[in-house]
Amino acid sequence: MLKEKVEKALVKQIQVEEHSSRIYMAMASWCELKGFSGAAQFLYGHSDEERMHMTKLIKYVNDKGGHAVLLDLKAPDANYKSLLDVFEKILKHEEFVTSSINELYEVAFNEKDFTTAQFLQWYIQEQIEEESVFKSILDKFRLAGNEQGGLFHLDKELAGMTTTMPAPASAE
Ligand code: OFO
Repeated sequence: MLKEKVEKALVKQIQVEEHSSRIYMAMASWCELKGFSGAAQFLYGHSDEERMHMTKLIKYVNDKGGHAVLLDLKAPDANYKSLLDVFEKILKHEEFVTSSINELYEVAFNEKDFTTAQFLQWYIQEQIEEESVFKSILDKFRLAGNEQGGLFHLDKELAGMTTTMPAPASAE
C-alpha cells in the first residue's frame, strides 16, 4: 500500500508528464504549420514518449493499491518565436521535470518507500538522457547560427532522432 504522501507526489508527477506530452504536441503542431517537418516528427514522437511516462506512473500507482487520478492542466502555448525558441523552451521544461522527479524521489526516500525510490531510478536516468540530447540540439543551433541552410539540415536531422531509453517491460 502506498503512503498518502507518496501517492500524492506520484499523482502530481502524472500531471507533469501529461502536461509535458501536451506541450510537445502543441510544439509539434506549430513546427508542422511552419514547415519544420523534421522537428514536427521528432516532437510528435516525443509527445508520445511523455504519454508513456505518464501511463507507466498510472499503472504503478494502481498496482500498488493507490488510485491514479488525473488533475487539471493549463493549455500549452500555441505560438513560438522561432525553432530555436521551441528548443530553448524544451530544455527549460526538461530541467523543471528533472527537479520535479528529484523532489518525488526525496518524498519516497524520506517516507522509506524504497520500492518507489527504486521504480523512479528509470525516470532519473531518462532525464539525464533527455537533458543531454536537448543540450546537444541547442549546440547544433549555435553552430547553424541564422543560416537558412544550417537550419534546413538541422530540421532534417531532427526527423530521425529520439531521446528515450528502452522502456522497462512494465511500460510496454
Ligand atoms: Fe521529458 O521526460 Fe518525462 O519524465
